[in-house]
Amino acid sequence: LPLSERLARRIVDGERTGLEADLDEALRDRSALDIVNQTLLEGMKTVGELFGSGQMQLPFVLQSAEVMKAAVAHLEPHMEKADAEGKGTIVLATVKGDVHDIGKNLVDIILSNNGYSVVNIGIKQPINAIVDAAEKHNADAIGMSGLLVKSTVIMKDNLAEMMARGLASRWPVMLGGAALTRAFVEDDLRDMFEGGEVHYAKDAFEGLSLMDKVMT
Ligand code: B1M
Repeated sequence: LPLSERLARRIVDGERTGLEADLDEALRDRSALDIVNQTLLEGMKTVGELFGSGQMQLPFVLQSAEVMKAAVAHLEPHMEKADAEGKGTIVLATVKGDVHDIGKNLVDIILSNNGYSVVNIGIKQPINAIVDAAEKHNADAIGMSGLLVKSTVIMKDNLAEMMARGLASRWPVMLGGAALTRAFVEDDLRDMFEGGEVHYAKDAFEGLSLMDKVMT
């Protein structure tokens, strides 16, 4: 198989042996981010499709996720870093009940490499923990990730909770994850989040440009 297909295949098959060698070879003529975006994410997309259609079982999805994480960890030192620093602090979390963190961690990498200080508090985080971290670290923004349909409901509840506690205007909120749609965030959630600012980012790069806009 050609190198790109072989790498995507490794994600789908959850095959780690030889992964680093293939990545190093790919790095000779492509950037690390390009490899993630064009190749590895394609592999994860296939995994999602196979799992969704019942052709792949959960333990194998987990293996694919492990290989994806290993690949991103191997590529991370090769990613471009901007000189900028001190653009602001953002607390990032995957919401309550949701364990998916590959996308959130990519957002962390992209923001960290581009001048933001990221406090990544992990998965399954209730709103209390998110708000506590934002207070403790004097954050400028909050980012919530979630991939399950039920996480979109949790995000709505979280915004309602922030309103109830008088915290809507304290931090702009950025939301992302596969189950969300732009319309849901920019129409429905924006309508209900009175006094606050809520944004949708379809991927880590939109997350970065959004933060650059929100912070100025
Ligand atoms: Co799960 N899973 N999973 N899973 N899993 C999905 C999400 C699913 C769509 C698969 C499917 O059915 N086709 C489906 C959800 C269906 C639904 O809700 N309607 C699903 C399910 C059902 C489940 C379980 C319930 C399965 C079960 O137990 N029976 C279970 C849930 C457990 C739980 O959360 N409580 C489960 C478990 C798992 C694994 C643990 C095996 C593993 C996760 C491992 C891990 O993350 N550490 C896993 C995986 C890998 C997936 C798929 C296949 C891939 C997700 C992924 O990493 N994609 C996924 C299929 C899919 O998404 N289509 C699926 C790559 C990643 C880079 O993309 O996270 O979308 P993503 O991030 C993108 C953007 O969304 C955006 O930027 C990233 C790209 O730059 N983004 C943000 C994300 N967060 C952002 C935050 C931002 C800004 C942008 O600002 C804050």
